[in-house]
Amino acid sequence: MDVIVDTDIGDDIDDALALALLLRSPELVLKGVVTNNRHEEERALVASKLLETAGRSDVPVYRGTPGGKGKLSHGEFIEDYRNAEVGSFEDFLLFLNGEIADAAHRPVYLSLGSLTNIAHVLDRFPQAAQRLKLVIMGGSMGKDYKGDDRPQAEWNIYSDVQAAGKVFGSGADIIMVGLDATWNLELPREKMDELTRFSSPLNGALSRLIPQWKAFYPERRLILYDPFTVGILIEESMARWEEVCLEVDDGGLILKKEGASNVRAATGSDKERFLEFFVSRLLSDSI
Ligand SMILES: [Ca+2]
Repeated sequence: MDVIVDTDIGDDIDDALALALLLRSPELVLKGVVTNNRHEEERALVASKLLETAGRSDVPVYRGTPGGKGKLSHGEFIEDYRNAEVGSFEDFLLFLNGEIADAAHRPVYLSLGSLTNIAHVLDRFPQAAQRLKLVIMGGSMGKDYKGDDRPQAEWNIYSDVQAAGKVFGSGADIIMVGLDATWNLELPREKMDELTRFSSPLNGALSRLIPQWKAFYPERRLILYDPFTVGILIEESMARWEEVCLEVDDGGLILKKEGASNVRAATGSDKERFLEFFVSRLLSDSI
């Protein structure tokens, strides 16, 4: 399965873990990476350095188009890497146009951050709505970040509400993995330590990134929002699913409405099974 990743790597740590899981998953072929949610250049450098560390400099990395509200917690990781080059957003559009040229080939567009880039893509190439399999980590149909039944604007939607509204209204079939399925996917501390102690170039990079993230966000728990979204590409049955018709309101809330379904939404997850899956792959010594 070919996958294009759109990520805000360099803010919360789960994007780096999602990229690591993807690289350790032979079922998935990483075709390219683009960044979103402010600090697009720095995020692209973080992704590029992580890929280089894993021996995957062959994967093109592009700077996303400006937008969003995110922060950068991994600046230290790229202090010695500022002169590296990444592709421009125009380069990304050219790359993507190539990826969707063949109607029989439908790569996954895996969105792990704000929807700014994909909204631009859909403007520029309306056919992308049918030629990409759009898988979005974001949104909530009812759960908040603590798992309470309370509507809450999820961060990736809230970061660029206008773009999210455009994407959900585009006519594309969307797979949505939001808070309903991910709010409780906390990586236990001992598992985190196991991952960072494991000797491999990729885990070595994670062992630098995780403390930088913890220093930046001391109160934050490590929730595997983005890695779970990678996981369901491989084992969809790790989530429960519902076909729904959804739209985004002006405040970033996801609303159910009457009408033909436009979203296949994850409504829950098998936490134990996913954690076992995730940890075993992150402790495999392929790279
Ligand atoms: Ca993310």
